[in-house]
Amino acid sequence: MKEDTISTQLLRQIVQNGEFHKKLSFYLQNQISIKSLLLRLLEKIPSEFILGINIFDSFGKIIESSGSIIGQYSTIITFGQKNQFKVEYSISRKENKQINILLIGFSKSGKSSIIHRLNYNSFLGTKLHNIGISTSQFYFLGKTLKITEVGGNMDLITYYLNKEVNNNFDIIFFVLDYSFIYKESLYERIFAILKKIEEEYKLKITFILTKNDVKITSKNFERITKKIEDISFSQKNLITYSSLTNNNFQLLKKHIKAL
Ligand SMILES: Nc1nc2c(ncn2[C@@H]2O[C@H](COP(=O)(O)OP(=O)(O)OP(=O)(O)O)[C@@H](O)[C@H]2O)c(=O)[nH]1
Ligand SMILES: [Mg+2]
Repeated sequence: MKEDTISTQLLRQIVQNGEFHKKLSFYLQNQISIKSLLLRLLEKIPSEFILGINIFDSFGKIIESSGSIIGQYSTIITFGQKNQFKVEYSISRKENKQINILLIGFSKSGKSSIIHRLNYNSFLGTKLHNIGISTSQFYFLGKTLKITEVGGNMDLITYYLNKEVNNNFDIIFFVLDYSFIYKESLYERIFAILKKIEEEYKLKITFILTKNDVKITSKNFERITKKIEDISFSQKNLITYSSLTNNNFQLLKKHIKAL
């Protein structure tokens, strides 16, 4: 954080000075996308830094976003009598590093919501079903994250893991819906494949048990951890997480930062 002080100060000045508020009012009044204002703002940031900005309306709904955002800082902008906007921004030094992540798991397990959290620091909240393979790329803490999302039923996932995974990936995030009781045999089959991949390609595998905000019996956690133990992966990386409440985001962030 220390090395980014100059840029952070610069950004604070831009966001908090009257000029920015005035411009923002103008943009809002004339219904011009605030994004264009932000893009102009971005030009003032030295090129070795990445600025991320999210603008939320008074209901907390995201209306504009740009760049990588972890919400290190925030400021409230009021406009008119009722309009209140929250601007969250972050600054990080660009690193010449790309991390290739395979985010894989059964349909509706919560994969896209995790990506949305990492990219926009907000809950996706829509039921957008990804068909096949989708990729996204964005900055996260200065690094470029390239995420390949693969979802579907057991057959599709097995096919992808067996045929398409190679050492192009830096890590596999296997996403499991923590609130859903999958069949024992399903875990066994999928974990066996993952174990094989771990050995063959020396790939790191991390399990994300998501939706941990949902009331579940601790039995599910025990079942899953036991299954993971039984398989004896070389590193037992297990993160319980909620995209809805962002519970344990720090763990996820730390994990990605260390890659
Ligand atoms: N309660 C709760 N619901 C969540 C959470 N994450 C995702 N959901 C919900 O679970 C459903 C599926 O979420 P997605 O993120 O679209 O899951 P996905 O794995 O990308 O789904 P597909 O692309 O269709 O395979 C949606 O209705 C989400 O709103 C969470 O942390 N908590
Ligand atoms: Mg999805």
